[in-house]
Parts: sequence; C-alpha cells; structure tokens
Amino acid sequence: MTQKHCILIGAPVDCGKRRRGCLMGPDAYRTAGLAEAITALGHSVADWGNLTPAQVTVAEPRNPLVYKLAENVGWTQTLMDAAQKAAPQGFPIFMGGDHALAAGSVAGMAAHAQAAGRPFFALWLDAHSDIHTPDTSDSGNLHGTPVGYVTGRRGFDAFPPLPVRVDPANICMIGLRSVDAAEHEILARGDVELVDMRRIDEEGISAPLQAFLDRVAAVGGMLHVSLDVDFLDPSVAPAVGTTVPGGATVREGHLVMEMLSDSGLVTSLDLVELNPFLDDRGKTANLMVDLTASLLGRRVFDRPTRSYK
Ligand code: 5AB
Ligand code: MN
Ligand code: MN
Ligand code: MN
Repeated sequence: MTQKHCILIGAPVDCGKRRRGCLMGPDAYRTAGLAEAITALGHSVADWGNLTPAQVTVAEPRNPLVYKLAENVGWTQTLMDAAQKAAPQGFPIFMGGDHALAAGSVAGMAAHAQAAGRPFFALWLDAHSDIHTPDTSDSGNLHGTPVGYVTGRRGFDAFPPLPVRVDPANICMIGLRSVDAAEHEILARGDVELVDMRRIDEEGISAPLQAFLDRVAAVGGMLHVSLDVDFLDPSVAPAVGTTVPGGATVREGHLVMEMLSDSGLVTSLDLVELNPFLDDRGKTANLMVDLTASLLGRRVFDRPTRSYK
C-alpha cells in the first residue's frame, strides 16, 4: 500500500454528552502507541497535539435540554478549520473526544473535497445514526447530531455555516442498532445507506461495505471514516458511555478496516467516543489502535493468497 503522511489531531471534545471522560481519549491513543503502530507500517506521522475550542457566544437554544451549545459550536469551528488545514498535507486522524467532533471534521473534509473537485463520501461505523438536530434530540446531547449538521438539516443556526452540504446518498451507516424515533423518521424518507446489525447477520459485513466502496470508487470520491467505539460490541470495547449490546465483533471490525485499506479510498479518519475512564486495562484503546493499523495496511498475509501453504 502507498505510504501516507498521517496527521494526528487531538480533539479532547467532552461536551457532546453529560458523562465525562472522552477528553482523555487523545492521550489514551498516544499511550496505546498509535504513532508507533503507524510508523511501523512505513508511514510517517506528525502529532499536532491537542486543539482547544474557539471561544464563541451563542443565543439560548430552543430546546432547553441542549448541553454545552457554545462549546460544541466552538469545537465545530476549530475542527472544521483544522481539517481543511491538514487535508492538503496528509491523512488526518482525529483523535477524540466524543462524536460531536465529527460535525467539524466531516464538514471540513467535505469542504476540502469540494476544493479538490472530488465527490465526498462518509462511512459511519456506529450503533447510532447521530442524525438528530438540537431541536429533535430528546437527550440534548449533541454527540447525537453530527450527521444532522453535515447533511444540512435545519436547527443548527448557532453553528458555523456549513461550507458544503454532504449528500445523504453519499453516507453509509454500518452497525446500527439504536435509532431514536425522530431519527428513524428522517432516515426512512432519506437516501442514507443503512446497514443495521440484522443485515450484517444475514449478509455478512463485507457485501454491503463492498457495494458502498464500489460506488465511491466509480466516481473517484474521497472517503471519510467515522469510527465510534460503540460500533463494536461492548464485551470487546467496554470504554464507551453509550454501550449497546449486539455490536460488531473484533473480526468484523478488522475486516471492515482491511477492506477499506485495500480500497485505497479512505482520506481521513475519526476515532471517537473512547472514554478511557471506563476502560479495562487499556483494552479498548489498544483495539482502536489495532483497527487503525489494519486500515493503514497491517495484514497477517497479503491477499489474494487464498491458501496459506
Ligand atoms: B453517539 C441517542 N440517540 O440522541 C441520543 O455515541 C444516543 O455518538 C446518541 O453515537 C449517541 O442521545 C451518540 C439516544
Ligand atoms: Mn456516534
Ligand atoms: Mn454511537
Ligand atoms: Mn434520543
């Protein structure tokens, strides 16, 4: 696989929900050896350190449950700028931090793709669909809203204006098993490709993923991957606040990453929702690092060798 210049962007975002701890995520990835795993694969790495959110003032949210609106808006601005700065220089890896950070990372990468004249796609690996708006969220936790923001849903007036709307038809969600009624409603009449756990049980994870990758490749698209820890089953990835049983196995996770690597289509990555306070001796942080290594080319054997004689 071709060598990349990976840019680690620490985004200790902890304002996307009420349970605290994701702010420790970037340092947990550093401690688990993310940079070393990447250089061992022949890539280069630059660690840009941890960013801080832009200071902004916002009007009171319409939904009184909305938590830490100003901080979420500030992070969105900061990460949107960081993504557009990093993307021309290499392969940005956004080390979260909770999933609220993806409002900025995805919007920034979409803006970069537009500037580069290429179509933009996003793969959402998550138990949840994260397509609420601040008005429809019944928790008020904005880590459930980044897809709503980047697809241009109404209700984000406090947020930075979206540089370019991501076409819902260019988004594929894999791992779904917890979707709120208001999200279900919008997804049911939209174009987002939905791969829930039942579909994975029935078809396997590779067929729907390959179909999506073929669509990205056919138009020369750029692909952003947003990996939420809760995509994985909590038995193998316990360090997350929003555990939902019945998630992806370790091997399903690796297979997704290996296929993404083979495709050569991925141009940026979010590692989100890791809460090191809830981890079991670094188990989840280590697994997330190993998955990233698979995405960046780590293999047991190189394909197409089918018989390992
Ligand atoms: B995550 C829920 N839909 O809105 C909500 O972990 C959960 O980034 C959101 O996927 C989970 O609060 C957000 C119930
Ligand atoms: Mn999520
Ligand atoms: Mn989730
Ligand atoms: Mn909800």
